Amino acid sequence: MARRSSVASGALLLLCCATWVSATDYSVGDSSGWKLDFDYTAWTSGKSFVVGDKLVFKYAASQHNVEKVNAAAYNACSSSSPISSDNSGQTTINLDTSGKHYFICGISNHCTRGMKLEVDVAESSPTSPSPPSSSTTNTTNNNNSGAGSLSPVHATVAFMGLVVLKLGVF
Ligand code: CU1
Repeated sequence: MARRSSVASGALLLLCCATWVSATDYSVGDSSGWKLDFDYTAWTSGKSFVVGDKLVFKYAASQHNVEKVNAAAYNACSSSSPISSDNSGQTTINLDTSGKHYFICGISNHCTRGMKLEVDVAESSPTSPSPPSSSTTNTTNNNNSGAGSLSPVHATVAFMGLVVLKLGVF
């Protein structure tokens, strides 16, 4: 019984690790979530989003929503024709294309009160030591999907997973 659950948790750890390597899930606003009077521009500064990452908006479903909009609607805080909209209370956005992505809350005046988020998504490039430039780089290494580029943290988690698996076996 205990042995079986150890094996399961070890396998789970490994699975989690594999997911972390390929993409990052960003909880929008971190512990604050998606709410009024928060500076989401400040929240994005210092973060670099790449294709494959996810944004997770957490909010009170009765109070807010998440609308994906174009640049014009973002700038004008217009929710008249969003590209997509969700008010489930937890909205996960897959950043599956590069370029700018815009999100607002379409409720009342919430957008003008700070509930607007712009993220600039870069092409996925696992091992790029040079800082991103505004010009287009021609280092498209799509064949290299991150295999062999484990960060120390990921490697540690993978190792822990293996240890748990082993403990479960013996
Ligand atoms: Cu809102």
